[in-house]
Amino acid sequence: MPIPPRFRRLQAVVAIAVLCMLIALAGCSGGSAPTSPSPSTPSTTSVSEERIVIEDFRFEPADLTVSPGAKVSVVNEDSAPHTVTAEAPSAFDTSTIEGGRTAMFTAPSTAGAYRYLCGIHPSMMGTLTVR
Ligand SMILES: [Cu+2]
Repeated sequence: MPIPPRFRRLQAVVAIAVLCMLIALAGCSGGSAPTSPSPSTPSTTSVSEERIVIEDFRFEPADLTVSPGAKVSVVNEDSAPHTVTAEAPSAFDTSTIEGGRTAMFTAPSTAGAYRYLCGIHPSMMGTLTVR
């Protein structure tokens, strides 16, 4: 006995229905994906990495606020040597940073505004605020 055409049509309808469900499911799971993006990894690391870039005989940023005892790296992008030297004696000093080199200093542990300059080019000035 041959399969009645009505039954074959039913099969096709069922197949289409299953396909639609699969597509709906896929769409559903695709829609739920953005609910789990990755903001769980905040860009702020607990150990703050502070940075001053020296470019064209300027500190960038010249005024920087850091937490007490923060490690501050100083990137000299000039070809000339520079320093980051606190005006307050022995607050901090990178000593000479040759062109293209990076140095690091530790911010004072006492809160305050520390003016600094380049020991080689005293017209280069900035302020490191610790708080
Ligand atoms: Cu300099």
